[in-house]
Amino acid sequence: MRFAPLLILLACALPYAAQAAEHEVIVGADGQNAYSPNLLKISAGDTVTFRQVGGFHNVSSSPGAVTTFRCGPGGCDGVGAGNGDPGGGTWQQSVMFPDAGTANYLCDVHGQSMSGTIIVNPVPVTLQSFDID
Ligand SMILES: [Cu+2]
Repeated sequence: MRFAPLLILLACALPYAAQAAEHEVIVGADGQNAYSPNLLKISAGDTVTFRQVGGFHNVSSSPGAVTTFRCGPGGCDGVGAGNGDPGGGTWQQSVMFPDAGTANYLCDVHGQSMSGTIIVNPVPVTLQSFDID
């Protein structure tokens, strides 16, 4: 028996190996009790660095946030011996967001008047095809 070369088209769903991106939120720019940007859209797996340049602040996720964090000059709650209490001076802390969803956050000193939102989009999935013979 002869067999013609077998051509198989195989479609596999492979997670797109996107490079995780780094983002920055400035805390207390220009003497304002504000985060800039106060609305940030990222992808799952990305990291956000909160960088305080002035004032006396922290970043504290609100109930229901997809990723929980509370960070300040002394680090982040639950990360080593970190303490997310507000403070002055310049500092920066990084938070990675592994899951898609929304994280609202605010400053424990200034409350809702100093708040921000991070929208974490799912990582896109691409379909790839392979020819096998
Ligand atoms: Cu504040």
